[in-house]
Amino acid sequence: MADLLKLLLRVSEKAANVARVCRQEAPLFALLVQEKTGDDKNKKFMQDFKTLADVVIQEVIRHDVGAQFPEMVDFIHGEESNKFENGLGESVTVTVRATEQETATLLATVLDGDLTAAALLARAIHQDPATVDASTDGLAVPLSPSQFGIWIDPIDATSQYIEGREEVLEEGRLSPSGLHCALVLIGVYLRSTGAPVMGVINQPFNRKDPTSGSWQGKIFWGVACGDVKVCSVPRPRASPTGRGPPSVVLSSSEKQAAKESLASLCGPQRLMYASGAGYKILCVIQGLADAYVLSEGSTFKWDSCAPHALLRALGGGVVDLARTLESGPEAQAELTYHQPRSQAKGADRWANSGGLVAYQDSSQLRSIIGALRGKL
Ligand code: 2IP
Ligand code: CA
Repeated sequence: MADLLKLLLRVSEKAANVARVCRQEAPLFALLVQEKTGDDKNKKFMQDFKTLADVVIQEVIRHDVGAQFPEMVDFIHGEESNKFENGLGESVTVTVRATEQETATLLATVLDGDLTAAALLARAIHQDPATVDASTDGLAVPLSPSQFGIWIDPIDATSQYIEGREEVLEEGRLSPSGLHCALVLIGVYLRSTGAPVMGVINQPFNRKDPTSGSWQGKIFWGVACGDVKVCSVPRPRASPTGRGPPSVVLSSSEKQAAKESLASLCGPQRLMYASGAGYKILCVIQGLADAYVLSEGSTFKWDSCAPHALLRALGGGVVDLARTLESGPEAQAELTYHQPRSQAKGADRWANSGGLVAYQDSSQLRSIIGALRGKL
């Protein structure tokens, strides 16, 4: 398990490099922010370089994990499909090839012959990342990779990634929007039960070096498997006077009824808003909010698997809101990751359809459920 975690940390760093390069290298950045007009609108690949960036990141992760753990290949799932159509109407499957040159040649066919952009992207894909320092040695779990599956969200909060607003993060404070909300999420689940057992969250834009102007990332990880519960983020210390009402982070598009019920529980000061499903769960992991509540089925397995594993490692979790409202907080309604929704189609098969609550402390989950019961 330590080997798998080490690999995921390294590959998440490679993915973060690709995300940074797409914003830092002018020819790639130009494609990323390009607004399509007129004839270009009909060229599928050109409309959406951001989707290509997403696909490339997902394929880098799939390729590197598959190379070291071939038994996992058929169980690596992601948000994106790797099939593209270029300007000539040809269908191209984007994969990482054996050499940088071969990858560049393949990417050029999707980029309608833009050799500069293709070469820059291929270089980032094939470059080894800086060593990632994490004390993962001695993590012994009696399970083998053939028992796991993986969910990848190559870039969560894509809109924040494209918009690119730079925020200086303040220690201990939630910052609602900006580049830091864009996250690479890699979650590992147990094939038999669907429980999330390992998660890596890479935040490619955590801090900008004032002298060089280049961005530095930050990695968060956790393992929650049987008795092994380890997280790179320390557990918050329990307050000696007990806890007051919870602070809750929401999507700005949350339903009015949910906002009102939670405002009466928490007080308006303790209700916060932030972008990105992954970033909101990361806020709970870091103790910047006590819970994240979402009343709609607008997140997917790839959004929640990785951060859910970190929360479990800290003693918390992510529950299905609809099921918990129905059966009470004691019901076993933790989200699972191995089964699609039977009647649904396309991406909806993997939606967290009942909404969710991410929490660290189960007493706060109980008060949130109490406040929302009968209100939604
Ligand atoms: C999105 C992204 C959005 C979020 C949505 C996710 O993923 O995280 O920000 O909406 O739920 O599916 P909101 O910010 O309102 O919570 P992606 O960017 O990968 O599409
Ligand atoms: Ca997402």
